[in-house]
Amino acid sequence: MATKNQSLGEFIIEHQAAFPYSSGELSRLINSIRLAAKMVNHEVNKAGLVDITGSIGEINTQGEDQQKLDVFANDTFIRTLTNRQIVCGIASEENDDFITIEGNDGNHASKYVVLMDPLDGSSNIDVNVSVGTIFSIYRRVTPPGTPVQLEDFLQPGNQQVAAGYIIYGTSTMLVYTTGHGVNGFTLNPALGTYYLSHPNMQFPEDGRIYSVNEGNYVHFPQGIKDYIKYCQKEEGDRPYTSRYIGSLVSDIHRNMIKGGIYMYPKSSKASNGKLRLLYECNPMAFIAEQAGGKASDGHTRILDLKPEELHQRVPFICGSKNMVEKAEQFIQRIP
Ligand code: AHM
Ligand code: MG
Repeated sequence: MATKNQSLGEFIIEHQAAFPYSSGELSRLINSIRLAAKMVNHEVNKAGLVDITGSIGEINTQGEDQQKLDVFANDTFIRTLTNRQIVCGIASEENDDFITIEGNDGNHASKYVVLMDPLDGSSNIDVNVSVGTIFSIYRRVTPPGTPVQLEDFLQPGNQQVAAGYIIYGTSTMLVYTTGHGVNGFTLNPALGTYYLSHPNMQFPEDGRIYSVNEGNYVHFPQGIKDYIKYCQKEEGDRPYTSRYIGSLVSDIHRNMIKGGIYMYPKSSKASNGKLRLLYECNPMAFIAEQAGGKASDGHTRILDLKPEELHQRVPFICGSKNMVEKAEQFIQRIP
């Protein structure tokens, strides 16, 4: 039974038994992510000091090389997961190819792969806007004990065993699901401990926020243009209000709490939109559905798409169930 103020460590131990075939490996994996996220959080929070300590690519006053934060986040997550030998493979938005982890004994013993976007929205850091880490965990499909293969990573999102995000914002939160609802934990920076602050998060069925980069409006398909006009029209509880941070984790997190829809549609500039199926859309779709929301590409459930390549992009529409369904109606009206 999730109790508010329970620490993430206590929560993980308490819920470990709920996993089928649990050997504690998934719990240890989430624990490693929790640790890496604390290190990244520390670094992200120092970003504003960059002018004092030396800018990226320079040597700072302590004689250390300044690393770009997205590189730092990528290295930190990969190192933490590799050192703990807790996964047999990692795919990252920052790396062209996946990484094989063989373990000290060289036997590729772990059964999980992790896919991640280590620092999403990192262009926002310079202006002090919240950024996030997104992760997605699958059980490998190739035989344990052998090196991971591409097919271990190209699984449809409906095969995820866990997914989550960390938001480095006004407070730092870790939100994740293992397929039994969504829980949010807030970091107490003084203690370095995450506490359960948002048990059993629920996407409101309806909402009044729409989040889309309207700068791309003229490039959007007619169905999306029509839906945006529908949102703006004064009728019933409309017009809706527009909120777009341009940082996926923050936009989805806000909409999950307040009710709303996030859209990154295809456009005449980008035929599949911008967001990556494996690192961004699948984990967010899993979380959204576990919270009672919905995610689609306008026609098909995101979690049912069969990935064809690691860095594949897809149109992404995610949020309150009734809003996503309404947007789909507009999109599907026009062939
Ligand atoms: P990134 O992975 O290169 O950081 O890009 C992903 C980000 C998302 O966080 C955000 O929703 C989107 O790009 C914003 O894109 P745009 O500036 O085109 O609206
Ligand atoms: Mg990204």
